[in-house]
Order: sequence, then structure tokens, then C-alpha cells
Amino acid sequence: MKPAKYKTLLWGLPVVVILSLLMYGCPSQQQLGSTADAAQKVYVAPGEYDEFYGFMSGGYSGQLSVYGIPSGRHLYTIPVFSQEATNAYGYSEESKPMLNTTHGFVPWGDSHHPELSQTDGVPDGRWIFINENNTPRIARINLSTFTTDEIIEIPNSAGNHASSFVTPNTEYVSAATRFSIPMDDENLNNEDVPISEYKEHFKGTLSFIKVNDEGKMEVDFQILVPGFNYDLSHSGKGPSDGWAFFTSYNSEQAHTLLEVNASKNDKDFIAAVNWRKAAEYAAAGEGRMVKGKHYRNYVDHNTHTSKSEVIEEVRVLDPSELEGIIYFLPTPKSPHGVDVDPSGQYIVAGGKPSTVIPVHSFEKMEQAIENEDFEGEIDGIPVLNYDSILHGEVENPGLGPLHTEFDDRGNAYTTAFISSEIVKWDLETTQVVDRIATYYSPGHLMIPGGDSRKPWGKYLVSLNKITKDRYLPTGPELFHSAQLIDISGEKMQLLLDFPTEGEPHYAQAIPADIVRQNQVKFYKLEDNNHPDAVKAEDETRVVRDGNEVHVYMSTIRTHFAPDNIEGIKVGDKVYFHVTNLEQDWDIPHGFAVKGMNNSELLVMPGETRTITWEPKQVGVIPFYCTDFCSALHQEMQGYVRVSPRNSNVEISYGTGQ
Ligand code: RUQ
Ligand code: CUA
Repeated sequence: MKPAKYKTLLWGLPVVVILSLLMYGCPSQQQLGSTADAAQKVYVAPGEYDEFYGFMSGGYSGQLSVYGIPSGRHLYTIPVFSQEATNAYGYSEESKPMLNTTHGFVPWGDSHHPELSQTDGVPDGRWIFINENNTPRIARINLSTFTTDEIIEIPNSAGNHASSFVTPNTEYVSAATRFSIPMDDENLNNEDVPISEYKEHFKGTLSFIKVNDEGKMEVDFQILVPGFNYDLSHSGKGPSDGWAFFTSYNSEQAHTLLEVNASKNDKDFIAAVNWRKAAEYAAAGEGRMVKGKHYRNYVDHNTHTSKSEVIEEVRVLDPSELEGIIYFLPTPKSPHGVDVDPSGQYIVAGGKPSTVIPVHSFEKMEQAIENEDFEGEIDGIPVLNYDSILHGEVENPGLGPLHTEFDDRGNAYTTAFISSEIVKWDLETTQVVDRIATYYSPGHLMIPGGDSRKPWGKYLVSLNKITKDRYLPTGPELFHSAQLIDISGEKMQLLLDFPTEGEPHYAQAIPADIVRQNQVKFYKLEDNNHPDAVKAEDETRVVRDGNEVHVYMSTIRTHFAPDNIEGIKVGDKVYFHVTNLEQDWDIPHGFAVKGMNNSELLVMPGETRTITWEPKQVGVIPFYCTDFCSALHQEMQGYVRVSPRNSNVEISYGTGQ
């Protein structure tokens, strides 16, 4: 309400109304008050920074997007599993190996669950991991450069969904088969069997990927498990450090029409894995090595170039032979998320069609294991008694509970997909204490540090699956909608809606300072050991080698060297090795060639990037810088002369001649 209007209103009203207005405020003013209040809480003034970095998975975009929290501003998208034409990720010769797999070059991925590296159970801002569902892989992203440093393929696995959750000191990241696959003793990935023989042949694996101090990933061991679907995971912490928990569904072992056939059992399981014990077995050479060909792709920082290596075998542990590495915790109704509270005492599951949220107690679980309080056994894995391990059930938790995160004050927050709400409940009493509507159908939710030992419990982001009417419509396809909720008080308060790219499943956030202080601003030219780098313009050259032509090119404001090239012929394969000689923050140069069947390059200062071009037509072809780098950016251009296949035009080149 505008002050002028308010004044007229005041003069025209009887004293009694004025008094009551002064006492209670008018309804619209109250609303304005809370909207202004919400706006202020998310307002980040021009030139100021957000309090948190938020990392949201891209889902079917395959990437990881970076948002400022609380503003909801989209800061950057990190290319991970999908080619990205903007900066030639997956197109340039240096980055193509990152997308190598045993299925060949895979240009796309489905990225679900980012997880920050942790030290002592607290996100430390060194790296963020993210899984790829479709062609099972895990990526590690370096947060000093916001670039993907490594991608490892997970063998003997399909639908890598229960990934990539870290142990409290980033000893391991987890992975698991969502889709069980045929396996026999000889060959874990034995593919040719009738689907109807699912129960006989299909099995799952839970994988533990070891991470060393430099971040290098290695599949340390896999645990063979019954042919269920393994859905999500989280590591223990505090008292439960050394354990990891995986949800499973389809304990019915259906292979068709799962919506009916995998919803029959009253309870499925959480698999509790004593990873520390399993790791000891693995280190002692227990289990067996089996075929498990997989790629590990990594960036060689010396040359800024990625490389692939192939690993042929993997260690597999069989729980029917190695006692004490895994137990099944019965859990109602096809559980999806599994979340461990900051104290490490409670294990919370989200059973999609369940009417309660079961909360297991780690202490009781340990007791039950010690007392051998088992209700049965599946493939050598003891099944604990539900009643013996239960801390409590949250009643009336909303319909379709999926995921839970925690604040630093003993509260849990669970998304209810079907009833479109977030339900806040007390961990000790399991009583619901608050609920807030979300728009619409939240999947994951995220509290900064909310799955760690130390939640920075101020905000909650609800990652909603359905957007419908929240923004101006953009045709049939809409960005997903995230909502920022203030959880600092007793009652949750909705602050902001913001659109997100792809389909964010899980997300992570960390106080900005932890990451900001490590930022690389540009690459040092003197440290660039790329074999095709040029360190100065007088090193630029064009060299023919049969029908391959290598152009060693430099960029600096505001020209290419060389910018005139002749002697290229139809049928040649031209490699443009472009080095950006700039040594200043935020001065990339771009490089694009007319008609190139490839992407552009965007070369960071001090970096060398290579793109290939196979000219198919005779002519003089322009190239130019795509990034507006100075007032003379439009002058930053050049020509390549392409002659017929049989011409005898010699290679020549130059700038300014
Ligand atoms: S999963 S909500 Cu990967 Cu829950 Cu999407
Ligand atoms: Cu360089 Cu524009």
C-alpha cells in the first residue's frame, strides 16, 4: 500500500477503525509486510555476493548448475556428463576423453546427486562429486576451477542412482545398481539370458569408490547383493561412521510392470553396509577379482588435457562368505531416500507409498546385530527385526514422503511428493511440528550442510518436479521450480521461487567463503605444458603433415596470430591449437569457423584448446572471436583460404602482412 493512499484512508475513517488498524494492521498491509520481509531476506544488492554457493544437479541435462543462495541467481553451469558447445567441453580434443566409456564416446548423461567432499563429516569445499545414472559413472569436480577433473565408470552396474554420497572423510563415494542385471560366477555382466529368468540370474552390486588425497578415484570393491533395485544411499557419521545405508525396492524381484509387481511387499529393505569392515576384507585380498572393464578419465593438469585409462578387473565381496559386512533393515513400502541425521544416530527412510516415515536407531541396530536378533536371511544377508531397530514412526507425514534433510536444532524436514508439502518434525519425539505447501511436488530438498554433521540450518531449498503456473509459460517445456524457504524460526516461511535448469534432483550448498578463497582466476602461461601450446606470437605457425594441418595459433586483445592462412585443401583435417596469451581474470577469447561441424572454442587465459575442422568446400572462410573481449572485439577475425583437393597452393600464414 502506498503511503499517500494510506493517508487519505486515515482521514476518511472513524476513530474506532483507525484505532483497530493501529492495533492489528490492515490485512493487505500485513501481507505487504511479509512480502517485503521475504524480499529483503533474499535481496543481494548489486555488487554484493550471495551467502552460499548452491550446486544443483542438472538431471537429464547431465550437468551441474551453480546458484547463489539466497538470491536464486544462476551463476554458472559446470559441464560434466554432456557435451557443452559454449566452451567446447566434449568437443575439444583436450576434453573429449572425459566422455569415453566402455560403450564408446557417450555425449550425454543423467546427473542426479551432487555431494561435496567432507572432512570430519563437514563439507570442505575441495570437490563436488556427482553420479551419472544412465551409463554408470561418477564425476569429481574441482571447486577451485569449477571444472570436471575426473570421471570413473562403474562396472557391473546399471542405473547408478544410489550415488555419489561420501563417507565423512571422503574415504569413499558410493554407487549401486538401480537395475539389477544378469550375473554369473564367471562373468558378472553376463548379458544373454531370458528376462523371465530374472530371479535366477539377476543380481545387484553396491560399489565403494576409494578417493585418495589428490582426489583420484578407484573402484576398491563391490558387494554382491540380491537382485533388487538399489535406490539411494547415505553414509553414517559420528557413532555410525564406518557404515553406509542403501535403500532397495523391488524385493519382489519383478521384471515387468513394476508399478504393480514391485509394490506387493509390505516392507523392502535398507541395506546397512559396514564399509570399514568390507574395506579391511578387500585390503586383505578377500573376495575375488572378476571381469569388470571400466574407464577412468582424468585431467592431466600439466597439459590441461584429459586422458583415459582402462581398468579390466574389479574386486567383488560375497556377503554369504564374508560375515558382518551387510545387514537388511526391513523398511516399509519401496523406500526411496535414506538420510542419516547430524548426530549419526537416526536413519530415516522415505517410503513412497508409505503412510509413516520410519526412523531406525543406529544404536538399536547395533544391539540387534550383537544379539543376532534376526527375522531371516536373504542370500546370506541377515534380516534384522523391524521392531527391534525402530526409533519411531512419524505419523501423518504427508503423502509420498521421499527425502529428508536436517537442521542444526534437532529437526528433520521431509518432502511429500503427492501432497506437495514439506513436513518438519522433531527427531527425538518424531512429532510433526510444522508443514508448508510447496509448488508443486517436491522431490529432493536441500539445507546447506543438511546431510552432514554440521547443517548451516538457515535456508531450505525445495526442488520441485512440477512447475505449471509458477512463471510465465514457455510452451510445453518448463524449467523446474525451486523454492527457497526460511527455516530459521519456528515456522517455515516461503521466500522465493526460482527456475532451475534440467531437472535438479539433489543439491548441495556451502558457505561461499569456503569455496571463494580457493578460486583460480586464470591459468599461468608459464605452467602450460600442453605440447601444442605457443607461449608467444613468434611461436605461432602452420604445419602440414600429409593431409593433416596443425595451426598453432595465439589470441590476445585483439587479434589472432596467424589471421590469414592459405594452403588448406578440401579433404584436409585441420587442427586449430589455440592458446590464449592473456594473463588476466575474465578475458577468454572465442574461436569459431564458418560451417565447422563442431563447436566453438572458448579459451581461458593461459590455456590451450584444440578443435578440428574438415573443410568440405572451396572458398575463403572467415573465423572470428566469439567472446566480446574488448572495444575492438569485432576486429578480432581472420580468413582461411581453402583450395581444391589437388591444388598446389603452399601453406602460408601471417598476421599484419
Ligand atoms: S532422486 S527426486 Cu535421483 Cu529422489 Cu530425483
Ligand atoms: Cu577476443 Cu573477442
